[in-house]
Amino acid sequence: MSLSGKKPSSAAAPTPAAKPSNAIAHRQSIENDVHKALFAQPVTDLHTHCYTPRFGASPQPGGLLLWGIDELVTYHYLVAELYRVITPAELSYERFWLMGKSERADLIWRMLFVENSPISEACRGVLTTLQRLGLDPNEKTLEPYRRWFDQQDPDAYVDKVMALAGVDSITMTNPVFDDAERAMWENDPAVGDDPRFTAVLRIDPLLRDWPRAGKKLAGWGFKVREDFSGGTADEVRRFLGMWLDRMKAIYVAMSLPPEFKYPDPANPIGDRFIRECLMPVCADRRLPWAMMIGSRLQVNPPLKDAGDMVGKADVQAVVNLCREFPHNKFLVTMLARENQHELCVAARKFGNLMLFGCWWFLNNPALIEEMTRMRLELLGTTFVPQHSDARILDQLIYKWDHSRRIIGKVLVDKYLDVAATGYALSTAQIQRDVALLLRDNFRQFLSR
Ligand code: FIX
Ligand code: ZN
Repeated sequence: MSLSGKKPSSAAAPTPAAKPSNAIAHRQSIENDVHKALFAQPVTDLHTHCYTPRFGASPQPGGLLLWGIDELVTYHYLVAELYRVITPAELSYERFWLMGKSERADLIWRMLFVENSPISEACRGVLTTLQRLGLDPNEKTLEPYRRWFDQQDPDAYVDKVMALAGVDSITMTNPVFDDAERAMWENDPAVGDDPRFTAVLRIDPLLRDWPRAGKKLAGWGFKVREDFSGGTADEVRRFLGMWLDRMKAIYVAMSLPPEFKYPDPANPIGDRFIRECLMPVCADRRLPWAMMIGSRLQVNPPLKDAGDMVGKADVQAVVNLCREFPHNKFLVTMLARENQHELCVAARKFGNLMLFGCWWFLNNPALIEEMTRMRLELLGTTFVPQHSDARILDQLIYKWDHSRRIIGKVLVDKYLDVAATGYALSTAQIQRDVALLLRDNFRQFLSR
């Protein structure tokens, strides 16, 4: 039965597959259309760790907006890779962290970009960024780059990076339990007011470490009890509402361990927090809950941010939440490659579930291609293929250059598959699809 309700007169005889006069020319024209659409389409980057300049900019002590060559080269991905080519016996973690940022950057540049081939994705990303900024990626020391970056003004540089990266909005991550950042919000309620950025309330400790988080809330004047008795649920809702309003947050976010379960008989208080606090507050405000599931933190603590690991998680927790809370919206990404197919199938079952990104250890060409191909084949264009997770502003340039090219490669293959049936694909359709993938799916999901 067709959507119009009319029964077709007779099953139409399958038309012979289109025989493009010149398959190569046909592929070329689709490649051109896809490439042009992707690089013309502004991205709304739904998860980053970048900040408005009002939070202070590096190298200002305590500045949260990280940018420039020394931050780029000391990105925690590269710290992990440094300790693949040196050993703690040669340079103890303690001595490494006692070095100044520039000294650490000089060491990483020498070891990963001069004495070894910068072939990893995180290394290549630095080179792409330098190249797109018009700098020579072959310098043997960082001094020439430092001279160039010293001439940049952080606020103007945000505009420059967004233009080069083709990003129209940067979504921050604002961990309210971080004392330094919380103080900035309390001292300057307008600290997040920058049309180029939006805020996100990040609340990991409320589920990952309720006893400690609860004590902090009590210290801030919220009448909460560790056993969640009395008016605790009301007070937690008040806390969430106050910060969501203060930040004008566009969603609530958490990174969750591989063991995360819902419901979780071993964590009844966590279940109560979700059921009685987080879900009603998000539903009232029509805000998604972004769950980033599978991060096993600090498996090697001396590496600091570089010391986190991945673990296979339980997709059934996502399924249970989407089913129990049909009026809530869930933005979900999982860290383990092994979880991706099951999560994709879960998204076929729940319209309130939006998959996003190739997170962290998945943000590599081989896995971005695999995941994007699988998602297009299972979900059509109804997902958000990528987020940058940029911690350093300049990374937006390479993360979106690399991802656009991989997404484009997969889209061309899928469009050619469709064209082989004789279906006539227009440039406008390609532009529409690319807009959905890079911006509109996320924005429409927020406004649903
Ligand atoms: O929890 C998160 O937001 C993770 O993305 C970060 O903690 C992680 O360090 C990262 O930046 C991965 O790309
Ligand atoms: Zn992140």
